[in-house]
Amino acid sequence: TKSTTRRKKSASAVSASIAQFGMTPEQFKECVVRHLHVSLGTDENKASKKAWWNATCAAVNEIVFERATKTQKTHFQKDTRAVHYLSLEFLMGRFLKNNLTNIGLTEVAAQALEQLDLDFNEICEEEPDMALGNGGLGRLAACFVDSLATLGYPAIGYGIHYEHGLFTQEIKHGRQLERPDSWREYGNPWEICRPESIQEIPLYGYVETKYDENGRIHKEWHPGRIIKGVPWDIPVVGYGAKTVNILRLWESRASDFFNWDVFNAGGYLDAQVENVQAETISKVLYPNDNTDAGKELRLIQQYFFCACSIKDIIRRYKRAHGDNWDNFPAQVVMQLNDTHPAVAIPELMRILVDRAELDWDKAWGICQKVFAYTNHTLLPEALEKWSVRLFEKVLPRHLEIIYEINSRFLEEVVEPAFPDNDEVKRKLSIIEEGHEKMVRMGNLCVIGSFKVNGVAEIHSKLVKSDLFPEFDKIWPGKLTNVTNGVTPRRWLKSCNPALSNLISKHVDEDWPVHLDKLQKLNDLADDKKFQKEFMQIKHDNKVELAKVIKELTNVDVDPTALFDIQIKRLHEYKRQQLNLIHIMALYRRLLQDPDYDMPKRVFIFGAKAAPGYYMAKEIVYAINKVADKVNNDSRIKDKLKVVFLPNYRVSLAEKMIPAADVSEQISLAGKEASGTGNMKLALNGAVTIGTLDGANIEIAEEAGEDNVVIFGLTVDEVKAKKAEGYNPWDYYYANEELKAVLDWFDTDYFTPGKPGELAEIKRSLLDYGDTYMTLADYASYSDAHKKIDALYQDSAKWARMAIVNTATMGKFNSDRSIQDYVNNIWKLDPCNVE
Ligand code: B1N
Repeated sequence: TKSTTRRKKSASAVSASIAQFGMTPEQFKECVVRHLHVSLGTDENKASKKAWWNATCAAVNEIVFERATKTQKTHFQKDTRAVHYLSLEFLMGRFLKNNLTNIGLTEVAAQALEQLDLDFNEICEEEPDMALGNGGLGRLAACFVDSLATLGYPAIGYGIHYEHGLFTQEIKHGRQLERPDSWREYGNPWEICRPESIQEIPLYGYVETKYDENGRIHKEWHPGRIIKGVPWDIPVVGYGAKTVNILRLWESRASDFFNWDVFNAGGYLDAQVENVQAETISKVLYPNDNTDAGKELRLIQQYFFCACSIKDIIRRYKRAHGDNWDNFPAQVVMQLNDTHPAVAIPELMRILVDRAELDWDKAWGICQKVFAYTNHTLLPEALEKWSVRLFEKVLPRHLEIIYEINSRFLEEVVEPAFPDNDEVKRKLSIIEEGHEKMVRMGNLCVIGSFKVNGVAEIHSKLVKSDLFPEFDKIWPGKLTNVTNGVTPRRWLKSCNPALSNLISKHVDEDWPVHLDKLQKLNDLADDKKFQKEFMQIKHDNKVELAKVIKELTNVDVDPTALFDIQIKRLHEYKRQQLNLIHIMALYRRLLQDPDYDMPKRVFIFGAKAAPGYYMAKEIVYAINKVADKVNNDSRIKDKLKVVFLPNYRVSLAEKMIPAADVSEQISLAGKEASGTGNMKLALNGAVTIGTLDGANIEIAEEAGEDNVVIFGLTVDEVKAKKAEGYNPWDYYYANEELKAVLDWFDTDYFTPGKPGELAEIKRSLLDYGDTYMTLADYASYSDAHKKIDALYQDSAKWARMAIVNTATMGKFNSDRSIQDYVNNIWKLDPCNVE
């Protein structure tokens, strides 16, 4: 009976998609085979899996490109207002399954490939991740473009077409090794080059001051170099595939005419060197998450893609409105994804003042209606500052414009609000005075934008109270909140098909676009049959993940054990070290008392460390060494396993998240702006163990206090403790277990023959002051895990919690985030595409 219901289910899914795109599995199969012949130049007998994947993508693209063209044409004809999402990162992951989900042909394609004796999932595995981002910030941009297309809003994402995305991670003898990521080495079926829309971008050089016949000052920038920007378009398919928007990514090239003929009359070789430099700009994504490297090439990347995008936006605007700038703010809004694209503000000013010859006040009036800025972090090391010296070298005219913006702001805005107050002026100035003068990009963004938002309630509150309090006084209402969200198409429907099918049996089928409808599942939270089905799916997903774990690490894990997952970038503020210390404590308890009462547990990590982040890499090493020891210690009888899955990325997240029982969200309160992995895990029925930080607070509000396990200091308590003088040694001496575990780091227990190899971690937690108060939260964290253990041992109670988590995550749909942006910031109308 199980297989008949499966067939019935898929039959109805198939008929639903025929209604939409008129395709049967047979037709889809013919289309794939045709592409195998005419697009791939091979046939059924010779084709590799990669060729089959390519042919399947080509079949999908027959629909996708047609809808994309129709969408672009409609937006042009209706002259729609659009949002332009400027981001240095778009962490898109794989497209095939996602695009099939969104055009409603997953089941059709799976059956078509089955008829060809191919396994759908295996073919999907052929696709490399498009990893043009580091972590949450880049993945948020990807979820947002998905929601914008799904809701039918005219939107375009602008970014960089990096040749190498985020490095791939290998673990060798426990340590992280970085290898370049060559995601498009063999071509990428999802992108189209648009040479007809190439832009030329100036850099370096000097500024000449001229006066016209009326004595009016005029500035002319004589660039030292011109770079070409080549756009690559990637269709972004909305759910239902009515709207297909574009993600436009710029690749840098040497500008042929300029560098070859004019500047390099001297030599062929010099010209080649310049070509290499030009092409370096889009070579590689900076691998830092939540830190600012401050490198010249990064500033050039930022300017390069902002300047290309603004020229592109203006070209499109002029096609409809000619040289009349009056409607520009009505047609264009640009969202700055953090301060990384902040240089777009002086760039638009430059074009309006120097090129279009608008007077300053009119130009500034336009700018202030066009830009909005999202802040994603309060961490001081992540707040971007550029040295004035570097800025002047790379963008001399922009530095002048920034000075002008600044002096007018200080005189016209700050002086009236805070008369004769030099301290406030010093704080709000875009220029930081000091040993080395710096340009503060955050201040520039707040001054140049009409709205500024944080990404979760508590974070936005702290942006107002701690980061920009004076700005909040000057412009009440400018600083606001938009809580992050995630797309339920990728993060539930497509990554967890079994749970999605169960949900669809109890909730209207349109839940992927009306996620609040999951609330209905609350009524089933105590239903024995539903609990059994729900937990059976969780178990099956754990069986699948166990296979992945075996393949990647050769560790055997028991799918009946509690799967506890922490997946996110490795950073001290995210406190993977707290998780590790607690695991060591559990191990010690099991060694001291073989009957120690706890359910079988598997702790699973996925995390990349920035290549230059020493302590993060030490923590990766420590996790792997502890894992080696624990996993091979027969004394603890497999009650505890530790797994570090290498090369954490979007496609691996899609396999881990559906299999999680517990979600670790354990940052020090006040440090994680929002988090978005927390939402994905809870949506898939994981119970959060977390601090009162970022979106955890809102997750707890939605799920209810009984369905999450909260521990640790609050933001206010953190502040109080810091003020009274936090001393980690107090906690070390007061807690026998904590002391014993920390002392373990000095021995060779986990690094046989190499005592002290892990000692730097202990030092960071004691001698260097424990910046993120790991020790202060340890006891509370340990208690929280005891609570988890007890809850898990009551399987009915646990099932209830898991179900309620899925049922109550409707708020964290990125469609809701986008609707908040639309209502409060962008003021867009949806556009119906026939
Ligand atoms: O942005 C995410 C949030 O959910 C996370 O809490 C937050 O940590 C993350 C410099 C960043 N903030 N800042 C960055 C990334 C790269 C870089 O070069 C900073 N990432 C975040 C989405 O709002």
